[in-house]
Amino acid sequence: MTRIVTVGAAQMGPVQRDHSRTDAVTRMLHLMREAASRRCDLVVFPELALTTFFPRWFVEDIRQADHWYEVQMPSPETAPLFDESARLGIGFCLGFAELTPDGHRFNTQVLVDKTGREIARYRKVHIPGHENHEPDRPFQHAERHYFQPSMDGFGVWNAFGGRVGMMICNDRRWPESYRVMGLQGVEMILCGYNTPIHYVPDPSQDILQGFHNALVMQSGAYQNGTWVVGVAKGGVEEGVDSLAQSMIVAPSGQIVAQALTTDDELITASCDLDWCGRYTGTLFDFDRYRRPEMYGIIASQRGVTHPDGE
Ligand code: ING
Repeated sequence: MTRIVTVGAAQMGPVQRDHSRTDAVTRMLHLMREAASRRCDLVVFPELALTTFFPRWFVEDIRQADHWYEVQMPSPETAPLFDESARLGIGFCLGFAELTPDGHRFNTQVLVDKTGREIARYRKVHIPGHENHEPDRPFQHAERHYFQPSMDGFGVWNAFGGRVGMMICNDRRWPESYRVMGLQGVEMILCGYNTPIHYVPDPSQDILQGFHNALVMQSGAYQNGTWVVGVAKGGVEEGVDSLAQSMIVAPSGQIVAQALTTDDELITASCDLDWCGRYTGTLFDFDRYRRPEMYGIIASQRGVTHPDGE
């Protein structure tokens, strides 16, 4: 019996600073209803979907940024998503800034089943950008000031009839993210992102943002025989132009659906999870072909060391 998961990538346009959580949730409810009408099993929302991408500003006293974080999930503002999920029988994945009761700050995604119950929570492993204020930048990307990296790593959960994993934004650029989930048998990876077009450290990359976005998700999907769902919050948000181009990528690496706009837009695909086995059972049969005894430094070493010590 084929295992088909119909997934919706619910791309969002900008969430401006003065947009409330309720404004964002209202837009997401509209996308969720459209996904349900297209018979989606789950709908995936972007990274930090409830607010504007606040790390673009630097606030020295981080307590002044507390209002950007969720201290409970669901909260009164987000409960309508959980209620509608149960009413429509559709699961969802939602990115948000998490402030835990013991004061830890994470860039988090929550996975919710068709009854509106939380299955799992993933916290971003690879935190990009910078820790301190860099006033010369046209805008900050101070995620390393606002979020601490996950200590839980990448999980894979039985959900929607398959094995589902999560990653967030910068995670998608690191092959290790996909491989750690691939080694757990992942069949669909859900990934929200907020990616400014302008990359301050090297503006030559600006024109390549769309290419790099597709490159990493297509290669990660193919090299691990998994579906990948990438969902943008795009468009011009508080003056910063951010990449859209949400997409759904097959285990073959083929893009099966891609957003055409930089605004709220739902793209969907009926994903045959048994397509994964056509790669993981042949070319990428990890247990047959991988040589972990050759890969030791990938896990044991963080930065580059030259063999000749130079
Ligand atoms: N954003 C970025 C990402 O990896 C970044 C980091 C910023 C990349 C600007 C390129 C340009 O897509 C997040 N939120 O990780």
